[in-house]
Amino acid sequence: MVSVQSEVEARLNEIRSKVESGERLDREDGLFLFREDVPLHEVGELADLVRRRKNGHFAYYNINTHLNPTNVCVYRCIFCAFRADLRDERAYVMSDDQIRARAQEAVDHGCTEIHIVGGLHHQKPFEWYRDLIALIHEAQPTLHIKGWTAVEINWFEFLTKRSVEEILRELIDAGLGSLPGGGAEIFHPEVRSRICEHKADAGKWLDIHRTAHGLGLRTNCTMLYGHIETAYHRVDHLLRLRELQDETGGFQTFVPLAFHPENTGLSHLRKPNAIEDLRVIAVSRLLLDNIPHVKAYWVMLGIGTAQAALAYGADDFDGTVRHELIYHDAGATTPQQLTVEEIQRLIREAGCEPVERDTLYRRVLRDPTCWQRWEVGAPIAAAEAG
Ligand code: V47
Repeated sequence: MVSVQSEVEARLNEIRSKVESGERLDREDGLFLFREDVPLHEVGELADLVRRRKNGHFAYYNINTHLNPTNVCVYRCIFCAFRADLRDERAYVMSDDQIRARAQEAVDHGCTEIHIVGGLHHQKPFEWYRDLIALIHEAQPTLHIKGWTAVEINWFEFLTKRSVEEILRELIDAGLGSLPGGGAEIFHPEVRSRICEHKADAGKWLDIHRTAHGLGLRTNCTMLYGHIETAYHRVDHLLRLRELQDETGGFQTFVPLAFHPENTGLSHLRKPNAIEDLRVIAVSRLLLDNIPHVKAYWVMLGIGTAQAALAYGADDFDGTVRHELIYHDAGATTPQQLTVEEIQRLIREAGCEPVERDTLYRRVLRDPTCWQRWEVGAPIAAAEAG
């Protein structure tokens, strides 16, 4: 009689051979790797192999800030603690002066990127969202603006009745540099209809990224896990991302986002633990064979798990992150920001070499006599990392 343990070992050996020879894993492989009885350290070892093949011993970070211009939002996604109704005490809309000051503060602190995401404020026209990009770009042209998720772009479609392509072109003219990966949540309608039923559906989200890639914009992609989804929904999500990446090659980084339940409509759930976090990171690295980077977003993973994630498939620590609200409103206990020295130390302790990158994964070269001054070098090649 064959024991369950030897069945698991045999199946893992098959997957190991595929990974070693660079053969693509399929849906069944993904489902198997998510099983709790498949030893996590072995899944991690395979993910580390792929991570090293792609990024060697480098682990990237950037110096960035967040800007959430308003929390007023027409949607009521059940997982979100950040959103507010117009008349809530918590509701806010930042003024142009506050936004300009935030951009100035970012530059003063050496940031290369500003990451913008907010609520869908029903009293604001598309021009408000566009002009906000122009305002920052004109005031601080060195800052890369990674702004507005596909969900916001879909809202702009609704507001303007214009095509995604036209909207994106106008935002690019205003100074938009790339799109963040938010709003993907879980694509499968069984889950999506229960956690964010009004939001752009999977087809729409993917279509907007497809159009962005066609216009030469690089984008990121995410998956919100650890709530009501199962392994089946996660694998489905990852494979849909992989399929689009085969078509366009426009995704730079996959960012797994661990659900934080506090102050949300799902506050009865517990937060995913470190074991679950590391398995999601490792399986994602293995299935997404065509996406160059996987982020260990320390804000939501916690610093210890983010460090460990660098040995489980992740190669990017995200950034110094100033003014993060979405996770902190949902109970994240991580610090509001890390210093460059802290990030570098955390990366070195994990056995990797820290590399400062800009949003487009070019090496950032800082002026040793004035730290805030910098220029970008060439893209960091896989061969260099090896
Ligand atoms: O789309 C909202 C998630 C996303 C909660 O592109 C929550 O580099 C956990 O996408 N618990 C926005 N997650 C943030 C985001 C992001 C973050 C960092 C880097 C990048 C990138 C993108 O945050 C939302 C949603 O999936 N979110 N509420 C919560 N309670």
